[in-house]
Amino acid sequence: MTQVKDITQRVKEHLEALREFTATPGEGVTRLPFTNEARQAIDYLRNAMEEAGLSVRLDATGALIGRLEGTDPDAPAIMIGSHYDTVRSGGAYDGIAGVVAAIETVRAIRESGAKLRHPIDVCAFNDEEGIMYGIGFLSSKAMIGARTVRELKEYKDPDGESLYDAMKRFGLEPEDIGTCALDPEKVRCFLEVHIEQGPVLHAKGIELGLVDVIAGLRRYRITMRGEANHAGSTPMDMRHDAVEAAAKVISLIPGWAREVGGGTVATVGYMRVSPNALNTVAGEVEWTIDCRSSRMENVNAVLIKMMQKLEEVKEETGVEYVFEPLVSIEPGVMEPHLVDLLEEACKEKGYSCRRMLSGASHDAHILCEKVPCAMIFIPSKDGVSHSPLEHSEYFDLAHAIDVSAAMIEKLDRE
Ligand code: HGY
Ligand code: MN
Ligand code: MN
Repeated sequence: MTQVKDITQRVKEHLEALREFTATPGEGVTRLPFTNEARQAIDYLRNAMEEAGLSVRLDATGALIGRLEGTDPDAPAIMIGSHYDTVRSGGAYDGIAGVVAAIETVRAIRESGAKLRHPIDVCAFNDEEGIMYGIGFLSSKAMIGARTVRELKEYKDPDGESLYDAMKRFGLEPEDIGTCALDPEKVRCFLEVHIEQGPVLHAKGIELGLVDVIAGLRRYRITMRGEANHAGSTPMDMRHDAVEAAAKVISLIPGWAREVGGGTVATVGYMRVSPNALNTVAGEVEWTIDCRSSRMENVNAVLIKMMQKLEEVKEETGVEYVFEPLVSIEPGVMEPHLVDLLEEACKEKGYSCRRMLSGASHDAHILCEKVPCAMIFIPSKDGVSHSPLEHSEYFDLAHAIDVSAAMIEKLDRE
């Protein structure tokens, strides 16, 4: 088996190269879907996959898939990977560390001389984050047959370009989205290595996390429409100020999440005010809510309070509202047998590990609807993510690769 120190050096080289593919140099990594930075990452990853002995293809969503054939042509594929897109000014590890881990896991298996029965598919998924078009999980949703051409045409970025047109512009064929769908019979499992993006492993000094459940989530876009007017000459009792109305709702959301408890979280991370002028009463505010919990009844409790408050504020201020569901995913349960195999491999190799909830969502959250999934977390320094301060250690990633290879070989012998 390739030495962990050699794997550490390789992942360092990959991640230090990949972090340069950013639209915001010096302010974190911004690698949005269908951009030049995405193209640079695809080219780099294609080369790295081919060097690792994989035959590589790009699917209709812009996912890169590298295959290592097995000895049994009828055996279902073992998939391993994560996403190569990022949030704006995000970190250099979210998603891409799992893609690099997948490539180096297959390389380590090949270098061990093992001849696996199962083929392995290394996957670099596109538009997992959903920053541009609001829906996210593009490649993984298409793989479970849950992304339609109509949706690709319907969802647009803030400048009005549809996901469909962006795919065309990038040289993809969105009409072929149906060809991405997996046959679950031909997939043994999907394994995703990812940074924890939370504080637990780093705070407790534990080397690896084994995810058992991924928190369920619901995301809505709310548009509140009042009346744009002059900031100076419009009396306070004659206004329909969309910002005032939105603030009355948004300011209560964190309290509702704390009140519901059970680890429930709720975030308003996106707001767009129009006409967004310092001397004009806002006519319209568009904002999003992202609410998550390991129990969907907690998410629903927060959203019901939000709907009630929107109605109340409409009566009070005359500001109308429209809300549009963007994403709704039930809690994702990882395959217990796969988690057991990972735990066995950690123990055999002497890595400390613990089973845990994932507060963040991942491509495994989508794929687990159709195929057995498992996730390995590596520690995130101070739990920070979706930030230029995001940091994980290369040797931790090498440990996750060591365990992934061992788990895959165990699975292959079953
Ligand atoms: O939102 C998430 O949990 C992930 O980073 N897309
Ligand atoms: Mn993310
Ligand atoms: Mn991620």
